[in-house]
Amino acid sequence: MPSVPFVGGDTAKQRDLASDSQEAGSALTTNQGLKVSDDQNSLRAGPRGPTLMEDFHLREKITHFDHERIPERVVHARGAAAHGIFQVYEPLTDLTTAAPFQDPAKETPVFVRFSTVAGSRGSADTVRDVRGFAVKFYTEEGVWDLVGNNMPVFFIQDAVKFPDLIHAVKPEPHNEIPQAQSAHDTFWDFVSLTPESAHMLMWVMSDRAIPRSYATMEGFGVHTFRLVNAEGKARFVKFHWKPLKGIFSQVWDEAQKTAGKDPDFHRRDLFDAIERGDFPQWELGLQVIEEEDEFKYGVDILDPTKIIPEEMVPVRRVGLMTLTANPGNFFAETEQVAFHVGHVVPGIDFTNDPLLQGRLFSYLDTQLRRVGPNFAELPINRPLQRVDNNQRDGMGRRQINRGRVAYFPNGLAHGCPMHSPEAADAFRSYAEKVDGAKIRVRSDSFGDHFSQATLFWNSMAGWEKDHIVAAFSFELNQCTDVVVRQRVMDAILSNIALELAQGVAARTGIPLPEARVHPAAAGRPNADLPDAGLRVGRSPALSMDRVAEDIRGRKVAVLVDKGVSAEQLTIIQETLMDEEAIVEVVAPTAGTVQGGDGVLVPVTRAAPNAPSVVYDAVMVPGGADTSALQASGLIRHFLNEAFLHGKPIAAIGTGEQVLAAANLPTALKEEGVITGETLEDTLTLFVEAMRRHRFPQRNVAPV
Ligand code: HDE
Repeated sequence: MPSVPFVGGDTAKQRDLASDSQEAGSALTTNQGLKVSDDQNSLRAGPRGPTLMEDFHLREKITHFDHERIPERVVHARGAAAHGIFQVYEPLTDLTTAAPFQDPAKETPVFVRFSTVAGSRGSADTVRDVRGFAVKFYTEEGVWDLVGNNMPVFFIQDAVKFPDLIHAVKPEPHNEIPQAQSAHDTFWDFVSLTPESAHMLMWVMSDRAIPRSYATMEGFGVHTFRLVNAEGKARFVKFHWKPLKGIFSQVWDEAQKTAGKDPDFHRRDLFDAIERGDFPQWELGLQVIEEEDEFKYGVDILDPTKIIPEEMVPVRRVGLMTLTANPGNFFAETEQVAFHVGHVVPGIDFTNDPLLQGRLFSYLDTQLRRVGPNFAELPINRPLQRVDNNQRDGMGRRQINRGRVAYFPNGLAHGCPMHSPEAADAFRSYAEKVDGAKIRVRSDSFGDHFSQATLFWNSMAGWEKDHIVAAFSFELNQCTDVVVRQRVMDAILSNIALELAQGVAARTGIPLPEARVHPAAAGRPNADLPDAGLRVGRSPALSMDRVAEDIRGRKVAVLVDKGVSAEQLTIIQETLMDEEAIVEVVAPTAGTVQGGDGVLVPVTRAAPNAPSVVYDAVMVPGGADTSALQASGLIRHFLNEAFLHGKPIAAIGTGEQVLAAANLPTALKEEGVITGETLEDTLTLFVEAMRRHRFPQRNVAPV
């Protein structure tokens, strides 16, 4: 059967995948190529008799099915991915020889997998969690994996603690509850005894942990890496991905409900956006630090629980990544893709960050277990270059290595495959001088666990602080162990900011401690004093209190029922679609509704299948009569929920009566609720409001 070309994109990697891609042919065969005459009835002795062991087709089909699953990732099991390209803006030859950074004309193919961390493969997308942001660059010098997260720091400073952290956050082992959540005793028990997690806790309790979509998340390499140029000069670097759509999130109640109404929310959003040509984009940013400045910034750059604030070392935007095509097969690509922090190319190297060092071991190990010893040969993982070495055999080996020689040194194969000592594009480890006694200690420079947690708190807008207080309170109210609850308050929260501790105390009933209790908090500048300097000052770059440049890809529900003005509806649709928003017509029932002006209006989705949580904004057009809409409980619920989640809501003419029927405070002229304007003005104000994304003062849960 001929294989058909791979569809859905044309990066060099996708062309490479084409040779392994196949669509349905005409004749059904066994795996041995035998045409099958009947795939619906097994071979049996008489119509009602026993099935015969001889039925090789039945056995082949069933046994293959029995073996369809590979182990899910031990963390980051739930994910979605896409193909794309990376292009550098200008040559970075002064900094690095790394292939993607040499030539602005060059498109480096990438495959990017986003993920949650704690949940299983089938868990919901919108849980409170860190998101993985793993990028595989297929460079002409081999594969480079930048395996990052959507948060710039991590919970722990040493890889040896990773199994403990993950055991604590995963479902509790005796009853496998709860799924994909940190809101349980074992997680808070562990982190309250691990004060180095304080900074990361601020990130995961912020709205960064409930992103609106993958396209509105930042990405971070987390560790400090090295860039090395052709002269062998090295500099430290931190990698950032800056989303062109801005950084936006859901609110907690919305995220929880979305998890039930559409568990594939992020996966679907990414897939649909790419299908309609709304390609997600990120700029790659670099924070470059000269070797001589290693100790200049008051934090140890080897400590993965710390950032270097952007206000201290600006993020230089050096290139653009665009995701252009969906995978053709989820298992072959998204599931089998195997990332490894140790996959680097010449010009990029590691540092002694102890978390990074542990990861360098773990990722190769986990791929061997999960995907097998020849994982690197699989289509999605193989580099675009020829691979040649003396590694041989193993389960599922594809390559046929010909000849007698599988060793080095050899004379029989003329020394091939040979080393490349002179080649400029061969990888050489950076010759860092290392001299130390063998000891199990943590550097004192890793000791301040709270200043940057305070920095994060101080950098938040008022509504962001409210959301953080509410998140900590939600999690701690889920905990049943009073000792754990109190320890979080005493050992973590009270050392970050008094205001935070007080807020959580008010919502959880956990008593405030008499004084800061963790020794690591002693001796640092007092976070509550305004003159504490940038170490505990503010970093505006950390806040999500921003306005988007456009509303591309935002989803608007237009609520209609019989009597709606079809003319208004058309203008609304055209205006918003010009802005590249997605407009869906939602009515109490599916099919069509009779417009007030006699026109039949097609309905995109029926209200029972169109929960408010999957939309970013709501519009209610006017018309001859909106009484049917006013009478619908589903529609009233839709509007109230959208209101509570801070979404822009607009009503035109008689549409306002629907808001009134839903008991929404139109009279108060609540920010982000647009009424009493002409159609044209309403649309202008509505687009403006959508650029602000949410009106968070509405969704702060009452104490
Ligand atoms: Fe991972 N991590 N990790 N991690 N990680 C894995 O590898 C590990 C850490 C990250 O989409 C595993 O293939 C250790 C930090 C992403 O396929 C495993 C430590 C960061 C992904 C593993 C960390 C990450 C993983 C599980 C502490 C951000 C998903 C499956 C030393 C910089 C990649 C797999 C994908 C996956 C180990 C901490 C990011 C077990 C030991 C910090 C995005 O190898």
